[in-house]
Amino acid sequence: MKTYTIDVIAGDGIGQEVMPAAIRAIEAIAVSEEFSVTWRERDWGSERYLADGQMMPSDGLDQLASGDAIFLGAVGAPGIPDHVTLWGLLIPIRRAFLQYINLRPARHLAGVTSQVLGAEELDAVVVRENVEGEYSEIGGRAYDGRPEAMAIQQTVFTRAGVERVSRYAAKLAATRSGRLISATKSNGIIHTGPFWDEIVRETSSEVGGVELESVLIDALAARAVTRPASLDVIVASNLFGDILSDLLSAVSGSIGIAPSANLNPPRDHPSMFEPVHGSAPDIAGMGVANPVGQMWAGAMMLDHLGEPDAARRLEAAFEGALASGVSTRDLGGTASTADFTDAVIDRIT
Ligand code: GGG
Repeated sequence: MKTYTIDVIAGDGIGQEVMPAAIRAIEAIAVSEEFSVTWRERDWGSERYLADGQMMPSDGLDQLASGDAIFLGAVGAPGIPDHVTLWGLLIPIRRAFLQYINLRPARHLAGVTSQVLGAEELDAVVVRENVEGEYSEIGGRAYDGRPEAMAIQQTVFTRAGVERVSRYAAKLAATRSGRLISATKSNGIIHTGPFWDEIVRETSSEVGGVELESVLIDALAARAVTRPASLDVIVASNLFGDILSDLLSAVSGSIGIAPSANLNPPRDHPSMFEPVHGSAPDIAGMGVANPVGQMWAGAMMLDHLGEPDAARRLEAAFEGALASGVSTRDLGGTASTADFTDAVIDRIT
């Protein structure tokens, strides 16, 4: 029997509620799929930060390096600036393990109602650049507390970074409709914008059967809510990809259902799987969080580990529960996190 070692960082807020739900579902499948999981639970996150000033221990990245994958819940807590929590945990992991691809599928699931016309036809994947771009530590502040106060933030696009994300997205597009959209803003952002466009054009033309459409991010955001069916694979920078994937998950019905895979494609390092949503402090501790995003991220993790049958069974179970009308309150239902998880487990066993 194969055994996988998964590092679990449930993290903050509803991460503590949706993570156990997803682990229960995976455990229910593992037995009959003949694999087992050693879950290495890490109590990292904002509580730790409040106690000792660090989101994770100083050797945290070394501890994660020996695992097969990282399963993350959410980060962010009231009273701690969001850049502290993100740069203290999530972003160092993405960077240390060269998880330069962030795959974020958004598609209609039966039983989920969307406010957006045509959302039933939505089946898109955002391929987000995940280790550079607008998420950069280069910059600084000056004259704090004075009228001249200023902040400068540098965006970093490297040729190698844009090439590898656009090549990955083009190859993915070739396995789907052949249509690739590049999210850009090269009319206003005069250095990195055209640089991104040129490299995406060159790289995607090397992949046969791919038709590239370059769309300004503002027009693309409008198109996501007016013609969601016209989207398929979208390649985007770190910031544009983050915003667009949240938007598309809302178009599909709720940000609570969307998954996210932070991939190191050469597999030299562990990859990380997390829901798109954050810690949602407004509903944390109430037992009403939607565990679908965490479960779907779990299915992506199972695929990555080489357990596609288990992944399909997990997807079928949460999709079946939704299709039967069981849903949490973000989707207009009344099920608690535990009720929904029970409905998923019922469909597995
Ligand atoms: N699920 C992890 C989480 O809490 N994400 C919240 C967030 O703000 N993420 C920003 C990002 O993905 O860059």
